[in-house]
Amino acid sequence: MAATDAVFSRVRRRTEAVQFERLDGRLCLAAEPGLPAYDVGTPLLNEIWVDPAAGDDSAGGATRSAAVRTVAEAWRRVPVGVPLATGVRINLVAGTYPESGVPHYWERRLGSASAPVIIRAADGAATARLPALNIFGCTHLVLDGLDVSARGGDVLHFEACTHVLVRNTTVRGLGTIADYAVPQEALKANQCRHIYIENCDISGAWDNAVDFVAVQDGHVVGSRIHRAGDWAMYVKGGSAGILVAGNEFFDAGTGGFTAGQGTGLEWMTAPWLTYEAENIVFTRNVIHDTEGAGVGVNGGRNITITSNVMYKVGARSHVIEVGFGSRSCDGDRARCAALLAQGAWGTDVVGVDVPIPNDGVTIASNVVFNPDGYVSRWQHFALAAPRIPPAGSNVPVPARADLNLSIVDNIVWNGPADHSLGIESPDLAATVLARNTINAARPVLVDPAGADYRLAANSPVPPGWLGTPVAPPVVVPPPAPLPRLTAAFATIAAAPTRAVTTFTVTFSRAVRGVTLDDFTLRRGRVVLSLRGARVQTTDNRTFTITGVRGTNLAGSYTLTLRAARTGIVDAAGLPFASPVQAAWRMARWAPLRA
Ligand SMILES: [Ca+2]
Ligand SMILES: [Ca+2]
Repeated sequence: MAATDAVFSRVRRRTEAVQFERLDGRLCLAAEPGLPAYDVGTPLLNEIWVDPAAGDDSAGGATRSAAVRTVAEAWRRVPVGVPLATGVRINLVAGTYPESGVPHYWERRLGSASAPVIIRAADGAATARLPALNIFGCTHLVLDGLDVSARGGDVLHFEACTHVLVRNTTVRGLGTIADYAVPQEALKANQCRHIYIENCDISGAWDNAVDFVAVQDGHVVGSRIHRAGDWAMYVKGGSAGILVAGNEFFDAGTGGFTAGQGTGLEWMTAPWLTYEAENIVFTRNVIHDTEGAGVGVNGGRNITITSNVMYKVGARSHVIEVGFGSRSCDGDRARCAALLAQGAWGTDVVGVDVPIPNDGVTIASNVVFNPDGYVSRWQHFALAAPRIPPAGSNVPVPARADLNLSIVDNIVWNGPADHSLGIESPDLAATVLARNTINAARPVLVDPAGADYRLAANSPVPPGWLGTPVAPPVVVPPPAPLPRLTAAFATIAAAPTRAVTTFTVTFSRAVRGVTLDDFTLRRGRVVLSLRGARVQTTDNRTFTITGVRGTNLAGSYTLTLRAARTGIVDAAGLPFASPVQAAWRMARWAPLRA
């Protein structure tokens, strides 16, 4: 573990350098794949609890039993627009948080490393279900264990935020991609610094599952990123300094991951005003079942793509692409012109498309394995030929996609022996053929049908291989729908001869919130006091009510367990909804103690 962590810290430190430092492949194969983790530290925190079923927005909020009811109220209690003196942790009790109780915009909570704002699912990952979240201008924010779903817009959106950690969180766009009835992006971050995504499951978008625009510094690790109509993920618009490692990308249209793509100039932030993406390390990921390329670079400088496994990629055309990014002006012509005057690459004319070149792309030691019968349609690679950018765009002439391009030590198994290489330059084609193993050695994966894409022990291994790609990360599955929560009283003799003073009620699964005041005892229509009675349980399923008095007179009795406003919920926060009743008749007076 430590050895690989060292590799990663070295990788991260060296992202400024042109070349990626390699390690002995066998050393790494023996090491446990370690991924970096953002360190939240142990800050002092004020606690706010939220319980969507039993909470009350006028409550103190400091404990589970004094929870507020809505996230909006909890968020309102975090000071706005001023640096926090003490951190805040908002604890979300298991349950579904309706849109009506969630802030429309989460704005300007200014945490720091020693005083962050943490929003966590208190009862475990995926137990707190939230609608779409739009977060603007926040600093040092942590989302931990949430389950965020939405049908439109972006599911989880960060704008102008710095130091955001999203961990153990499910972000799910609902709906069908084929007819665009699904969010545009599942997770989008724009104009942000220091964004960290760890061990998340992010899916469901007609464009991208993850879209970073003008995001500098951060990592995306150990996550499942899938179900997208376009690239499953890209980082673009002057994004820089990002490690993407140990993820699984799958079920995407245009492709798996690309560094750079196309951006309106006005969305970019100084000084990252030229390339689409800079200093990106993409390593030890698995990319499978993408119609288009497994990976790409489109307008990147110093991009390292190494030690990834691609499986069943590129049926549409090719498996790896190195092309141009594109730069437009989306309408804010004044800002585009001002940035051009600073030396930005692009245009201030709407409708003009400026090609963004590459410089220093390294694609090394990857494995591409398309099993028999699966082949990229046209060629292995797609490599763009030089282009002449429009005058005044500030882009070097000619714009080249292959400046300082290195494609080495990859093992590609894809279609027939004479499948087109897809590289027009004869010199580069000769180099790529000489320095890579293309349709000459067949990779062996452990069990791709069973979702284990690691290289098997008997597989050829690329030189410089940085350890087996991580197996698909363990992700908390979405909560399964549960059957209705019910309860029943233990049978009481219809006509007992002794006063009934003890009752037993059993729920269909464990619950909390069962209190004496949830029960109503009646003789005829008269409500009797339950004072002195006690409710006890050892397993939170079966509850015994003892010490009930006043049941020794002749008459018809009922003991009712109400449902509404009892605060009785199961572990997932589902409320108890159907009242139950025990009924009996005392034919004559009986002594209380027989
Ligand atoms: Ca997008
Ligand atoms: Ca109760």
